[in-house]
Amino acid sequence: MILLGTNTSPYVRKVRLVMLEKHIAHDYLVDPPREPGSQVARVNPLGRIPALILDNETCVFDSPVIAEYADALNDTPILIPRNDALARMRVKRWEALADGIMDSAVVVRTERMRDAEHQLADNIDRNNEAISRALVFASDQLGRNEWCEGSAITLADLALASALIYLDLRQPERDWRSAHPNLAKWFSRISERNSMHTVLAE
Ligand SMILES: N[C@@H](CCC(=O)N[C@@H](CS)C(=O)NCC(=O)O)C(=O)O
Repeated sequence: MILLGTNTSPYVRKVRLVMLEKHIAHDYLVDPPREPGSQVARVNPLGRIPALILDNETCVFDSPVIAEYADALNDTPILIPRNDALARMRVKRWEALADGIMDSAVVVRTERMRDAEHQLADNIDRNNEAISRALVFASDQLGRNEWCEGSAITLADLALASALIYLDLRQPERDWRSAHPNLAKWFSRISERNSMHTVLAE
């Protein structure tokens, strides 16, 4: 299978982490959707990445669907709890929280790319405030735990890590490590994993 993406997309990075953690063989093809010759719109009607093309040419999108599909391919490890409805909900909620941070950070970035006179300050503020609230929620939920959910790595950790990497990339002025030392500690521990080394080097 082939994963289409770019190295700056946080949604792609989340999916990459899932595939790497589960050792799912795939080709990763950098294919910015807006560049001439991109095959993204041909395979994903939404024209977005990540898009995962299966060997039978089925295209899987968007990132939560890819993550769920990939997780169902093997049990090593199980990243989305299978039988415990509450634990499963919490992992998916972590993913929604992390994706929401990414969504808001993308909005802020898009606004900031406009000429100063065309930037919507309200839109920037509203989305930055949402990110701040989401980080408080994440910090409270994590507490002193080693993992976001349960006693092992899950999709929750990979999604949150992707969101934080994206904040470091696009909002380096946001000092989330000082504001939330427990997130900082958790992040530096998870950053030691091979999967994280791989995506951080991309
Ligand atoms: N909810 C989608 C969001 C995907 C998304 O918006 N990806 C961006 C890149 S970060 C994209 O492909 N945008 C289209 C473009 O750049 O033209 C997901 O989780 O996969």
